[in-house]
Amino acid sequence: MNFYVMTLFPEMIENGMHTSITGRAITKGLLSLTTVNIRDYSETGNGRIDDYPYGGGAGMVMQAEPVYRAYEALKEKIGSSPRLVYLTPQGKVFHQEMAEEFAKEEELVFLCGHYEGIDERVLEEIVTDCVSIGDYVLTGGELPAMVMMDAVSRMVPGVLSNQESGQFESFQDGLLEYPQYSRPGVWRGKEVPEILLSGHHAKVERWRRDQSILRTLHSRPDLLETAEFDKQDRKFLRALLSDEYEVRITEEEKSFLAKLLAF
Ligand code: 6GU
Repeated sequence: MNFYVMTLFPEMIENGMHTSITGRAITKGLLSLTTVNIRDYSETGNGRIDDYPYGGGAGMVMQAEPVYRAYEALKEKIGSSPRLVYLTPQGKVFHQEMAEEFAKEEELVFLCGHYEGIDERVLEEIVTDCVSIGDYVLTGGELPAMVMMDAVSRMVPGVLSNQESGQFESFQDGLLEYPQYSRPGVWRGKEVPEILLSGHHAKVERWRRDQSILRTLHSRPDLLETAEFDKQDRKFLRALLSDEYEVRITEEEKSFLAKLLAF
């Protein structure tokens, strides 16, 4: 996978991506990273790449020509017209399936905006995908580009070790991951759940599944509407609704569950 990032802050991308698992993957040659400083393509040659917005309003707009020139130079270098992702809060919200789709590409170009955005005309010419990472506003597209590259990288064969591949399973079966524990068995008076020390594999698996369901109910009830439940899962869900069960859930969670189980 070859990543290209068009940005005003290449050092931010370089520093972030050369760290940890993505850094190791770049060293191994499984990923490559090329940053392009849009400022190097300033029209006037003085490094200026922004101007006032037509129609007035606060802030500055990144001009079309420097972005277009940077893109043309990159296209020449790559020798094809790859997918170009523009990071913007106005884009579609990034999710795991998108990461899997992007991971199929050989090359991916990211365009990071700053200020109040980029002149719409160049976006119409070069952008293939507009992507946001969530409903909050950031100062620029660099962190979102790194978020996307991180999520895409871990889908690339060889980037994760066998041990790492088993981790971060959340979303992969539609539920959140169960809690993990390691030594010591008692930490500041807090014990590891007894079942995990029992050596009873089937019971451990059942407990983990129940914990996944419970966590999803607490943090992301929306995910429960599309998750698939077997007979054992439904038994646990019904037990949660009845007051005899040791785990307490809120009234709100109860009414959500009652509706879910009605289907
Ligand atoms: Cl992609 N860019 C900016 N500036 N803010 C964001 C975002 C992107 N996604 C969420 N917030």
